Amino acid sequence: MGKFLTAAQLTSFQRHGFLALPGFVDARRCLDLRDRALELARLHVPPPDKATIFTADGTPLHASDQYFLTSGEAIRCFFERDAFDANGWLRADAHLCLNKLGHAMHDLDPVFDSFSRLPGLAAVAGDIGLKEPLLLQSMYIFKQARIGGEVKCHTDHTYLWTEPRTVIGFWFAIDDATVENGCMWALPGGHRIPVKSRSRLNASRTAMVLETLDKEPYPTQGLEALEAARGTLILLDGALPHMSGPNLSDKPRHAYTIHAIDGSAEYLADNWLQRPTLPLRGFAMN
Ligand SMILES: O=C(O)CCC(=O)C(=O)O
Repeated sequence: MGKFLTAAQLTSFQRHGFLALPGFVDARRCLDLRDRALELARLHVPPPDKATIFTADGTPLHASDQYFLTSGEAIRCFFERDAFDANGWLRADAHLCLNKLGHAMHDLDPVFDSFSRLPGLAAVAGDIGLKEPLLLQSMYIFKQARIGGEVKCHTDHTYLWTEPRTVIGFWFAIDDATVENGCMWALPGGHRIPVKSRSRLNASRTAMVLETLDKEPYPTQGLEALEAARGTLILLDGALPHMSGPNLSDKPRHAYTIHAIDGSAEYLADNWLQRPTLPLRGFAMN
């Protein structure tokens, strides 16, 4: 039995590599975060000729994009590939064509800061073994109706590598997430499979390269749909293969996700996300 989680919940997390906590956040707070995300999108949206398009394999279309590579300590906007028509024009208002906001809203925006440090999160983090949790990355994923793209099967450790492995995903359903609007899918127990790739900066630190550690792809059978009502928190082990489908429905599927690491582990200097000027913080409100 932990400070927040029951013994059964802890066992389930350890066995499956994920755990859903329905009703962790009340709906009002989710809607406030949603409003703020749309406001930030309007404020920070870059002109279309500077747009960075995000691809399903977790990298910008141009992996050397400085706008992306320096976003670890900023609030930046990334577009959906299908946001543009054949002539390169946006199909709707720019802020409605975004794939996501990233990657430091949790430290730079007061509404995101307090949501990211809701009561209970520190206890949950401690229960699942983070001794010195540090909030490394935040993403607000819009998964917009009809144009929200898929996220290919990946593990978070691939991108946010520590020695030993410590990254945990804290994923919040801001809208109801269903199979129809592109909920996440995960491979139960897949966190016991050694991670198959590592993304890192090249020697000149100008682009991301994906190093293959095991050529065998993850099984495509046996994935479980993680349907989640608004306010659900889903915890994801850093080695858990997970993905989400495209949103072909007419309902958006907003989600907010934080990736936390343990400060006692080594965070590798050639991970893409670096915070040279903004120190990492834990779950305590300042
Ligand atoms: O929300 C999604 O569609 C994917 C989220 C994800 O991959 C993550 O939070 O690590």
